[in-house]
Amino acid sequence: MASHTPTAGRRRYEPTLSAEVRDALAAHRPVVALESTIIAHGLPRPRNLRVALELEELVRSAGAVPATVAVLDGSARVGLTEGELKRVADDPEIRKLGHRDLAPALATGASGATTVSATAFLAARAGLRVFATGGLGGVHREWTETQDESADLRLLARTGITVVCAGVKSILDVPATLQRLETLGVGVLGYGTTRFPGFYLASSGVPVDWTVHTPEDVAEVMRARDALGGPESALIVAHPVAEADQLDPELHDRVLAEALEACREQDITGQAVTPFLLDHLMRRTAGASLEANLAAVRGNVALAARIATATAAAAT
Ligand code: PSU
Ligand code: MN
Repeated sequence: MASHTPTAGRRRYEPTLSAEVRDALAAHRPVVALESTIIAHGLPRPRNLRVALELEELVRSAGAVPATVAVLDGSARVGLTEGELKRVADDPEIRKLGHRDLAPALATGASGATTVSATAFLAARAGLRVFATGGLGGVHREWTETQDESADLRLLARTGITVVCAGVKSILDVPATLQRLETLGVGVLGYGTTRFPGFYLASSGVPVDWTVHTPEDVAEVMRARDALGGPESALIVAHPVAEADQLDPELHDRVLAEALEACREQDITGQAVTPFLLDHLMRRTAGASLEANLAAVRGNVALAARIATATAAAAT
């Protein structure tokens, strides 16, 4: 580590773009960033790899280029090959990297899947404008005891990227999370809804201040933000899962209460909390929460591709 020759053996820490992503950006073609924590830590193996490939295919069939983000052997990557996606999906030891973990991961040559905070940061650095995920992290229900608030929120407060999501994970305190987003100055648009979505559920019941209806509406809000300038912050496009695909609300509430109790009893803390709760819900709903989660993610990825396309068209 302590070499005194200024450049010898220095590694490059800037994000490396895949050739496909680099070409698309240079030609102002639409690109959609995808995160990898949902693949490595949010979905069960081996289905996670099939989902990762399916999400990339959804972006392509909408005429955009997918850019899944991860860290491989100390290199921050924007755009993965199929073999690289497989590494992220298959490795049970792969780490979960938030934004603060990026520098130590790069400096030590580690590999890891990126959360919303790390993905949004790297994607924005690479010049991407649109990012799709399932549900954002946020303020946990036990906040007064644990002070657990996802690093996603603070990172989104200072990163200029549009994030399409099904709201925040319903394992969280949704009203408190929305309040934090307001305090932090993060924009929130309901897509075709006047209620903030509830991740597994179409609605969390909490109203949103602004509603848009088309990808072009979102592109226009992005254009207005660019024209206004000012501090960079994220724009959240809150896109609900279709009611037909949501988890039964009664089942959701019952199993979630159980999951939160199990988390307390087993003393799960830190980065492990979110994967533990998602896994608990999946097992106790016999996979129904997984199907709702996947339906939400698919919808978000397809919408993100349309928004990226509308944005690219508006820029030319
Ligand atoms: N959306 C999903 N499944 C997930 C996640 C999002 O449908 O697993 C991940 C995202 O990577 C998000 C992370 O950033 O969960 C939040 O983790 P934490 O609460 O530890 O910050
Ligand atoms: Mn946390």
